[in-house]
Amino acid sequence: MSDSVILTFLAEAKSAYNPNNKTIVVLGNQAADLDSMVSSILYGFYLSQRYLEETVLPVINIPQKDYKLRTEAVYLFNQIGVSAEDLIFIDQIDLDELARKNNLRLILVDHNRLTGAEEMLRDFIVEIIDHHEDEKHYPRNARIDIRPVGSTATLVAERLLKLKHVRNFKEINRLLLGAILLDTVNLSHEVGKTTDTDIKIVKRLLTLSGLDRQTLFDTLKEIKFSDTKLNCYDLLRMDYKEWASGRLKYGISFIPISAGELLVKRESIQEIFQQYLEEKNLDFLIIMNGSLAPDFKRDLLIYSPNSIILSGVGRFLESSDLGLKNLMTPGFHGEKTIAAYSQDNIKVSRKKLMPLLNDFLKKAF
Ligand SMILES: [Mn+2]
Repeated sequence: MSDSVILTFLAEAKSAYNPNNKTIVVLGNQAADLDSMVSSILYGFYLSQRYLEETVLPVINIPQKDYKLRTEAVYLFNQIGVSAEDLIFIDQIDLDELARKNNLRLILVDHNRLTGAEEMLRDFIVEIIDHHEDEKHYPRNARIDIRPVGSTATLVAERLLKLKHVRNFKEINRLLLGAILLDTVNLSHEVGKTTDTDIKIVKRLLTLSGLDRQTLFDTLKEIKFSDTKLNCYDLLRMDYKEWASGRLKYGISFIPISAGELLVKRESIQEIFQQYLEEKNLDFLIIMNGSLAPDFKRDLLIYSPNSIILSGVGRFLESSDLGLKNLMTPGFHGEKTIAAYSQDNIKVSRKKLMPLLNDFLKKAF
């Protein structure tokens, strides 16, 4: 059994890239979490097994320099012998050129709406595989599979498991399991994401691979949530997505340490938030904190130098079902530009918060 089918696929894709050739790009979302990376690479691999005429290019939607911040992905890919140089990042290819030459067919995995400058490529979308709320922002004839499962990797696994010769590639099963277990917090129902489909797929992958579910999950979780030495600026970049609604543009960063820890330990937090806001050209920034203490716990911060926006968004979120309570943290004296809360309802993830917020902004701003 070869243990490098993925490495071979990536190397072939990389060397085949040429803007003058018809190309299918399988693109993950701009947070580029493990689910996005695994889904784009493995769905790309799946397509490559069907001997299409076009080049299939799995693209990670962050610049290569940001890859090292995704520590759990670095670890998992390392385990199957894949390092940063083997992957294809958004700053290494020219989607606009492919589009201009009419050589682009775009498949979105783990998101269903392009954001920022990528939004211009909307008409090139031919297929979507995703588990986020359907934003209905794609061409009408695109092939769509959007289902509210725990992880996009579950939907990709369904497809891969239909290919008999692929089932025994342990490296593929390991990637799929890693993404699904991390996304569903080891198939937990408390966090509110796991479905029967995820459970069924995980069972099959475990049987095929002989991997130990708890060990794999614990290792990835520990790496993702270990008290990271990253500075605050890097933490904001680690897992970030942005949207525009009403007249406002905002971003949400997920950070794997508690709000208390962030506010007290990190230096000059306001200046760093402000720098990030300006860089991304945002009206406000939300930080969703997830930490293990030892159970999963959430906090939420809102930052905006505009007091009307800060209090408007704050009041809206306080009145929603997030279970927000003002956070009292020693050493943090409620800065004027930051609202800090603990979030009792841990089921509300960024995926669920974003549609609520977009809806509110459309009406209020
Ligand atoms: Mn996902």
